[in-house]
Amino acid sequence: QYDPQDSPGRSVFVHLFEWKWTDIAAECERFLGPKGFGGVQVSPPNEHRLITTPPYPWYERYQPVSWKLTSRSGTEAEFKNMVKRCNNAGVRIYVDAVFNQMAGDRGVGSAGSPYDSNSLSYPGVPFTPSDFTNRSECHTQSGDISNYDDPNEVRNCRLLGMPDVAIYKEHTRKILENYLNRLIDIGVAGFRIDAAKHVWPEHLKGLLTCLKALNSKWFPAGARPFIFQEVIDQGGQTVKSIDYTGNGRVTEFKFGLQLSKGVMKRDGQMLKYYRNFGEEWGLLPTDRAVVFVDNHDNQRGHGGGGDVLTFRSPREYKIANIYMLAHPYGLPKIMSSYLWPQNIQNNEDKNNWIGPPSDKDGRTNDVEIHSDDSCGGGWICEHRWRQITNMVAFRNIAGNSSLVHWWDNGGNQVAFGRGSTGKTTAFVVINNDNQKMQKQLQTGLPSGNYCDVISGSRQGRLCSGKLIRVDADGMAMFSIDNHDEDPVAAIHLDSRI
Ligand code: LM2
Ligand code: CA
Repeated sequence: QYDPQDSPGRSVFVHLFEWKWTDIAAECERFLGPKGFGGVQVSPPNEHRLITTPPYPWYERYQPVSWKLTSRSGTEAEFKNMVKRCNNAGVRIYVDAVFNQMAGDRGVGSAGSPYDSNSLSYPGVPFTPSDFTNRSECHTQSGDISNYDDPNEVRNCRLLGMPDVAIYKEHTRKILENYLNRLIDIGVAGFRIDAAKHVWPEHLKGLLTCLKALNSKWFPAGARPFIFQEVIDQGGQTVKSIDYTGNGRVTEFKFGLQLSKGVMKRDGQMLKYYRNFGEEWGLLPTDRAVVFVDNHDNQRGHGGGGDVLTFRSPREYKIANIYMLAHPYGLPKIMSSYLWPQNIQNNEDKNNWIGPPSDKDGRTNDVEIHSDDSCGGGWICEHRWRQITNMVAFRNIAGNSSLVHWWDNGGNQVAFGRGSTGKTTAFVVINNDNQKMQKQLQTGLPSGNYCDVISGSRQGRLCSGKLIRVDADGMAMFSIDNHDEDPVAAIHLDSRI
């Protein structure tokens, strides 16, 4: 449950937030497969609430109505087609599994099922009142969570007023088990467990141990589904991310907060300190962590928020993602967003509910792809930014090898290789200081001409970016102006000309 079940040589996944299944299938074949991506986190595929005030916010998908596979991203047939095509392209699908809570209010969901949170009736599942935590299990007046320091309340009370599913009950668990196992049969490789903080870790374990092995059409016999649990732990609360590592990996929210701080040079941070970023900083063990610069929640001030870098600060955002992908800590996830117009009042974005590019009835638009590889129509496609895309191959080549040949200038100019001393497979140099850098560094790479994959890409024997010459002794000269478009250079064995 800790292994992302990547096909050989792959190691990075991307969250294609709110993309439709038809677009994801195409993206696996035309881009993600060829560029070496390991997997995709997809939006929840199940039936969800349709909210009209405000009109079709993204978060309606965090309010389940049933486990029918008809959602804003597409139909069951489209979902199955996507899973097949992505697996055949060597790209895994991880499903966002939402089951701590069910939809609030009443109405009809995206697959046409009625529901009523007042009478706890979800006939599309079917769930009845006995599938929810009992009022006596939650000790707050309202029945809602208010004190996040009371672990009992966090698990047994209602999150934002939504009915709280009693996953520990045999009947209820069986229904969830069937849902997840059905997805496994279709061929998904694992799950993001939404709101895991609000489910007792041992109750989650009770469900997860009932899951089948992955579909043998694409996975080795007995392969276990990859699990990563969303536990928002930025420090300071009683419920901790480490409480969940027995079940699978856990989202490490401190990673993006701290790394963003380093790149922005806030609170006296400097990149030179980030050599041992990870466990020694009090983060989760590396083989238990899923790491990311930002996610769909905190990029818009939801889910704990915090001062994280996003696509809105592209230069710094690229530096942060490059650092994440170059450094050995954790299992990295790239965020792929859509644009929405912010409306910030008193430090809060009043538009943080806005859903993906869509028509007036909430039908999501196709992702537009331009000939220069960028996206349009409101889709940002950070994963297609050359500087980020090319670091996926860097990470794949570096694998989980050590960080070696570290150098820094005592500030924000840093460089390091991956591999073993004198035998590295990849090398990165970052100049995040306010002066030009010109420095001979030991790369540990075999001699040759390398294409810098940040300023360009290698195409056969050609390089569209800077050429970097590594001498017989492994030394190379790096000249990085702080005014460069991207003050970074990265080379690896597969970028050798
Ligand atoms: C999470 N972690 O455990 C996410 O970090 C958090 O962002 C999710 O909330 C939450 N779990 C549920 O999956 C998101 C969104 C909320 C939204 C809920 C449900 O951030 O804003 O709440 O999904 O859609 C919305 C309204 C809220 C309302 C609630 C219920 O914003 O005001 O509460 O629906 O109707 C009365
Ligand atoms: Ca709960």
